[in-house]
Amino acid sequence: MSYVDEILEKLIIKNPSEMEFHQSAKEVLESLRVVVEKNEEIFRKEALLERLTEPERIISFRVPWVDDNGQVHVNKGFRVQFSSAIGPYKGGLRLHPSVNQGIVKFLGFEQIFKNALTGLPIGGGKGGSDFDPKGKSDREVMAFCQSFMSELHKYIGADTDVPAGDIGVGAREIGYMYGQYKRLTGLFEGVLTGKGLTYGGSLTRTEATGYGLVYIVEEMLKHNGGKNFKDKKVVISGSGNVAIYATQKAQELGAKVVALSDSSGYVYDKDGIDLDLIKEIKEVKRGRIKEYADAKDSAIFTVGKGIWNVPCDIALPCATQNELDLEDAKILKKNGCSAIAEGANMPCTIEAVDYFLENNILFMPGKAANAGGVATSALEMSQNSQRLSWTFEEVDSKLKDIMLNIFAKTNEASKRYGLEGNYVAGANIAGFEKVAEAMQFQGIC
Ligand code: NDP
Ligand code: 2IT
Repeated sequence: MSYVDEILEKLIIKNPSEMEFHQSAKEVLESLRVVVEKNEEIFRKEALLERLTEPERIISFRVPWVDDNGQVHVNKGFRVQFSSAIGPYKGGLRLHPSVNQGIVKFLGFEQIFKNALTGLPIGGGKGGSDFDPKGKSDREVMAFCQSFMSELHKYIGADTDVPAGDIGVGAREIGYMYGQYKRLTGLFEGVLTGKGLTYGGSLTRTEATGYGLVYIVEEMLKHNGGKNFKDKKVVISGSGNVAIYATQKAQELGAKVVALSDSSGYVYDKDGIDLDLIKEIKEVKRGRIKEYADAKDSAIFTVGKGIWNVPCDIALPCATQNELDLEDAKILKKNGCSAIAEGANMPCTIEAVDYFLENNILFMPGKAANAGGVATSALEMSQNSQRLSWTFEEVDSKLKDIMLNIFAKTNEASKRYGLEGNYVAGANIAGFEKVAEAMQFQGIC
């Protein structure tokens, strides 16, 4: 049996019921076959793939907190410190009722390669909790965040592990967690990224993931026939941090974004999304996507999934994992969609990705496409270490360079293995090469 098949088989047996982790490991290892085959003997001897797929450390803990009625609740807290081969663990915290160990492991595993692609010195980690921030008061969210950090602070630090936001974690949650970290440790240091601008946050971090996504797609379009966003019809799923700033940048580049969604359904606006209105509903009022259609005559709201039925030229899934399956992929193609890029982590199922690749639809995987967020987090870390704050333009221009560089590395690696245009293989190979080399130099650890 090949080394890759052996590892995948063992991984499923050793990590039962971690479906999302199996899926992400399969996606990565399948595309590394070509690299592994060339180095099989040495990789086997060094157990390189066993070490790569086993987290350095998993911290799992109890998070008790008190609601506004005095009722005590208990949530599960996690931090997976997956790989420190190229830098301190780095990756977001997700607060969503679906969070479990398998989901945090899949996200941490993806993060290893994504972070390597940025070219910056950051290892892979991820954390979170099954706490649901929806419908909670600010005080309840603070109580949860303080309790979560009361345990987590023992394991993180500016040079060891630097968490950030993800689903359900934005500036409010990072602020509460930072305050508690500082109180417990007495350290004012860059231990979290995505901080507010008054206490060490970086300009452009809020916009970074969405902007970075659009920058890399623009580069991919340019490279494939000299195309761009101008006058393209774009559908973006989700309406959180990534979706909103992807909408903003795509509109700036002349695209018409016609649909956005949340977990209740989607809105279609034939006139194009009104950015101020969606920001007001989602960022200020923490409302539901339906309120957009209630407020705007040109928009209609449809309950449920189904956003991929809206015809478009470019589709940007920016909500959550496995939100776009094979059926959706076929509908997108039938409606003439020619480019897809993952703003979310693993939003497309393996079958959908294979379908895009087989049908010559341009496809940029999340590891490359959404790396602008974590890259800008690393720029926030640099500013914190230097005790400096760079301007919006400075950070935005560095972000753009990083995204163009990720495209170049991804494209180069795909070509080197005779897989030109397969950016899934390119991103996985380029990320893996850096991490594997660092692991080999550092001996068995
Ligand atoms: P937010 O919490 O800001 O927004 C998440 C959006 O996705 C919301 O509109 C939410 O709807 C929707 N959503 C979440 N879960 C589901 C679900 N199970 N079904 C349908 N819709 C869902 O998160 P972000 O925008 O930060 O993150 C979105 C994606 O991007 C995630 O996959 C995240 O891992 C990834 N990502 C984020 C980065 C960042 O910097 N923030 C960086 C790189 C990747 P609702 O409100 O109804 O739940
Ligand atoms: O998935 C991701 O890359 C993030 N949620 C951002 C991580 C970070 O450390 O900024």
